[in-house]
Amino acid sequence: MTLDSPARDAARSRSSAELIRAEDAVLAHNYHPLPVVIARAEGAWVQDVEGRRYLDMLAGYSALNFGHRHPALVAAAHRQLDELTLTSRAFRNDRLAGFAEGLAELTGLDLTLPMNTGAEAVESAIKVARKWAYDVKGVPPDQATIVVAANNFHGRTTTIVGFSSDPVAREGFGPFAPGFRVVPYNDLAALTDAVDETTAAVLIEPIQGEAGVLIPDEGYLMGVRELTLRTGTLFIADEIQSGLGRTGTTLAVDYEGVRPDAVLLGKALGGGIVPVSAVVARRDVLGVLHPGEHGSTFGGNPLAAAVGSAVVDLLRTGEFQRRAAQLGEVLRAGLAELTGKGVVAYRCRGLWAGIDVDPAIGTGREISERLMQEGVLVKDTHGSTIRLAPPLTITQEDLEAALATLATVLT
Ligand code: IF1
Repeated sequence: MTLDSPARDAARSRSSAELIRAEDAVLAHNYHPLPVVIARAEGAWVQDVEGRRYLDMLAGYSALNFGHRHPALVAAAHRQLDELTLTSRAFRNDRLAGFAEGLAELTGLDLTLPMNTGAEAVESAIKVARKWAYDVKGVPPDQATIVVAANNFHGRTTTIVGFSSDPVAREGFGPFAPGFRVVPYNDLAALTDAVDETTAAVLIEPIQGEAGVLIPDEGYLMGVRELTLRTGTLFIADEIQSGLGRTGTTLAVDYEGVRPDAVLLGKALGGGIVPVSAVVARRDVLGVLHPGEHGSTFGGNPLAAAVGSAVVDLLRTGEFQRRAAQLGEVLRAGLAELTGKGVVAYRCRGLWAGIDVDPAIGTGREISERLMQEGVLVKDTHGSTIRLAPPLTITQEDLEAALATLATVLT
């Protein structure tokens, strides 16, 4: 690695402590990061400014499913940087068709609407669902409703936080957009009651991430599919965190063999390199959009499409899905072993776990800080829950080492 710019040299000469102070002085305080300043990374490992190494058991909230700087993804990005980076959708680019063809093959759906961030994919799906309700379902103008689940996490825009049940995410940011109904997650009866002739869509996470990796009962997703088919309502699955191999299958809905009308992808779709998201849906759903009705300056840019295509290529072999499933069993066994020894309860599917720690041992934040000191990076969520989502490329040895560190910290 070459250090050829003076600014870069200056940055490199500042200690972690100095950089933390500097960040806090010049950045909005909308985060409270762990006190680790990462400077380099490869695979499942990151290195801080002082050269200390940590195992990354969060993987950018699943944005790094393929690890840091996966060689095939970095190569695709490098190749594309040398050819073409941005066109806008005013013109066409030679990478977009292949990307969308790949997504159609991966999801079994037809059309792609390329966006950049997860929240944008969710916002786009809300717009598309409403348009579909008016144009196809025949809902009277401005009457469309969308049913969502309590304790959802779909992003940070004003519309999205308006239907959040988390007061911290929501309070102080109103007034909010109307048209959403919130029902308990994993409750088909409540969902059935909420869906009526005004309902454009049911929007849910197939597994709720921020809520603590909450896995619905077997049959819930199938029930959602049956209800939405019966009532002529769209089923939109937010797979932004759960999708792209994380749970041991390409999509989390694959576990129940369910195909939604629209799937929202993000995070790992950008290979940990660039922000890439997409609404992938049936032809008659995305078909409601006409020129001028929706768009994005960066959505579908050639660099994003090239990296996204390389991600699709990685998922084509099934290797990462199999790894997630196999190593998921190692994770499950490790957590079963810790139950009663600091772990109160855990939920996991594939390489994704929510772990409720005995509150007497510490808050999720305190456990995360202790794990950091032992060289393992995780993120807490509400109260005493921590979540693990290592890169799917992690070795069994490293996963077992992380579990051993967790055992040490909990006892
Ligand atoms: C933050 C959580 C993870 C998501 C689902 C859409 C989005 C997300 C299912 C929006 C984003 C994030 C964003 C990040 C924390 C994080 C998160 F803790 F909040 F729940 F991953 F676990 N749908 N999830 O999980 O995607 O616009 O961010 O690209 O701090 O907001 P985005």
